[in-house]
Amino acid sequence: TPRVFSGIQPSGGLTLGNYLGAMKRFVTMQDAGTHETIYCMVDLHAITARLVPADELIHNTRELCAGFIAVGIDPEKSVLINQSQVPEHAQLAWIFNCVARMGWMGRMTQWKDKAGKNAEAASLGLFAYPALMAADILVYHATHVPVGEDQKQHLELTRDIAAKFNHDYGVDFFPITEPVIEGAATRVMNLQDGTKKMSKSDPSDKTRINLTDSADEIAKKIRKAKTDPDPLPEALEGLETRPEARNLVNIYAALADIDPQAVLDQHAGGLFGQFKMALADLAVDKLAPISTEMTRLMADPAEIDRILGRGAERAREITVPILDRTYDIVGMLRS
Ligand code: AQP
Repeated sequence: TPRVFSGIQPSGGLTLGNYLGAMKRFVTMQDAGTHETIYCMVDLHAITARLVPADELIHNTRELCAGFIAVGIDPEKSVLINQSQVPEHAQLAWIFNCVARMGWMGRMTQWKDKAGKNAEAASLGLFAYPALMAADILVYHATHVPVGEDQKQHLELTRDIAAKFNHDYGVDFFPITEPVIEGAATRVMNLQDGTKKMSKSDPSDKTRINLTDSADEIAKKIRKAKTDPDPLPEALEGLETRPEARNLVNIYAALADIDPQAVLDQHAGGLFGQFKMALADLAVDKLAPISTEMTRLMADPAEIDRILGRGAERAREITVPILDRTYDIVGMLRS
């Protein structure tokens, strides 16, 4: 069976972008039953941008786990883990640090965006981020990785690392992983600026919908989202130069599980004032139960920890033999 792996950083708060671009599809792949699914809270990645107090990282990790379960990840059907509890991720990452080239890493747009002009002050971990991500995936020999559009370049790098390792050691060991970037919401945009992606680190909370927002907050943010005075067109081409309008149509489509064109079929000719009301109702309908369920799960942190402990045991049944074999290929003496 094909094996799916994907991860999310416990860096505080989940957005509608994380949900539609990633988590909602994790559930679809789990429930299809055609793939073995492994989903991960990547706490080692979460400290690359900045170090946070220990209790904050632990809280964020538990809250992310609650988020996974609340959206429909079933820890019996999927392997649900926290990255640092499966040490083979970091062990394989070291090998990949020695496979990946400085030039490859320096070309990553996420590195350039996040390090900004002050790359000298960025952490070495931020630079090496994609090598750890490649290890997360390849330590399971995962074949498919569902992600949002922003992760496409990192997945190409994962393929390059696998290919170089296989080539340099003359083996056919690591699979060449396929990104799975599909659906209407592979890139959910900022509600105030349709040219930027919706992001949990944007200083303005009005630019995003958080999975923990109340029904009122969700409705208000959608009502206040930037649009234009024109009505909804009949065909998608009519949205090409209207990024904010296009974004709301895409969000509607992804939440309702229909094509963007079907959204236009229902709403063409209407003004955005009206459309936003329909979108707000739909969003509250879909997201409010997630937030309620997260709050319920967070009341029992010991149960969350138990789930992650069990997940780590199951994960290591896969990762320990793959790391062993990697060490054999590389020539790490063990006695
Ligand atoms: N706006 C988005 N649209 C579609 N997919 C998105 N993802 C994130 N933002 C969008 C997808 O969510 C998954 C988890 O990503 P992550 O944990 O690496 O989070 P991130 O990309 O760091 O999230 P943010 O909100 O963008 O955080 P900051 O602001 O810190 O950069 C990935 O599959 C990602 O594609």
